[in-house]
Amino acid sequence: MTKRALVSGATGQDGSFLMELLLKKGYDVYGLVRRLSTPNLNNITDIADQVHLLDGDLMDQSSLDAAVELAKPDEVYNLAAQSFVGTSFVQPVLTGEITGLGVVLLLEAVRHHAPEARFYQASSSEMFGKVDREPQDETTPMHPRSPYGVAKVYAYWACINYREAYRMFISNGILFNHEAPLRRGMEFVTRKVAVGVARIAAGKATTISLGNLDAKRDWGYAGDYVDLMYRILQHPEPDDFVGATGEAHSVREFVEEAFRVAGIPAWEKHVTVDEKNIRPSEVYNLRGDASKARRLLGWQSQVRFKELVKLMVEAELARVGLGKSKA
Ligand code: NAP
Ligand code: F7E
Repeated sequence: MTKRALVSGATGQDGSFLMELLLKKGYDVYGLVRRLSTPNLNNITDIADQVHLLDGDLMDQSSLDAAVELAKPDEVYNLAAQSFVGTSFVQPVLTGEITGLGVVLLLEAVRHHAPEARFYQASSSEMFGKVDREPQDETTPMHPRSPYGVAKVYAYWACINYREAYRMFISNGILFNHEAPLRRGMEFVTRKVAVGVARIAAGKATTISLGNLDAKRDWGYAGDYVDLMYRILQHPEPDDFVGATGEAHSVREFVEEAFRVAGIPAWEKHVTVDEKNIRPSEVYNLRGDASKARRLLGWQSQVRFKELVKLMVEAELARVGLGKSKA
């Protein structure tokens, strides 16, 4: 029988890749989309007519109940969130409501209307925050450093509590940063750098304004990570898994490589460091150990750092009319 999946955060970077993957696997796909004054379907224009888009908001219980009742899902992927760490310092309550409490609203909808469904929660390496060991894995203690990280810790434990209390099939994917050409939100550092470099190459700008260049992240490719989400829900038992490349690079390294790809010399002349981009509390260094996912799910991140930078920069160069992109 055709399997049915409900994906929240359908318009986001990961939601778009995941729905493409589920369609390829023959699923009947339902995407939850919140009402905006101007629809934001750019990431899913190619598949919009192949999926069922349902109105719903993580802040509105009745819309979630209705969506779950209608979709009758075998699998629910909760990817919706206020996902930008920077904004979480400016809108901490909203972030707590959507990224934290909103998950419980969706869990309640599933508990009442599709209790047998398998549930994936988009947990984050930001939960580790101020780390006391390297690399980080499923056993690493959590010390979140932002309202976003705090909200994700709440959601993570809510999921584990529902798993234990109601014996529901609920799994957390604790994913490290993953990016993609054109679909990554504009405010995230990788996209900001790729766009900025292309604008400089096209003569439309001279500088990029950044923050902490020393922060290190374990950056992978979003297409690889939605495959991990899928594998997590196919595992016989509900469980929690880290997804990561195992390599860390600094923001400075990302910038250097991006300018190199675009063929622009002396990147330092084009980058300013501005206070407004520095966070009140920072996560300085993240590097993940995904050996559990490799061992139990056969998953491994494929796209390496330099390839990711190249993909993202070349896509933006193509957008400003320079060069060719395969994105
Ligand atoms: P994203 O591009 O920011 O997408 C977030 C999605 O959530 C968007 O579709 C957004 O809708 C939706 N959303 C926001 N508020 C909502 C609400 N109140 N009700 C319903 N939908 C709402 O994020 P992403 O990079 O794809 O990440 C997917 C998930 O993984 C998020 O939960 C994120 O926190 C988590 N995560 C991401 C990473 C990463 O590196 N990408 C790593 C670990 C965990 P609009 O389009 O209408 O704004
Ligand atoms: O920052 C530094 C910044 O905003 C990365 C989300 O997907 O991954 C993402 O969260 C680093 C930080 O991503 C700028 O201070 C320097 O150290 O791209 P980011 P993030 O905060 O790591 C996790 C896993 C998630 O779960 C989140 O949803 O880059 N940085 N200068 C800057 N960051 C930004 N955004 N802008 C700058 O100008």
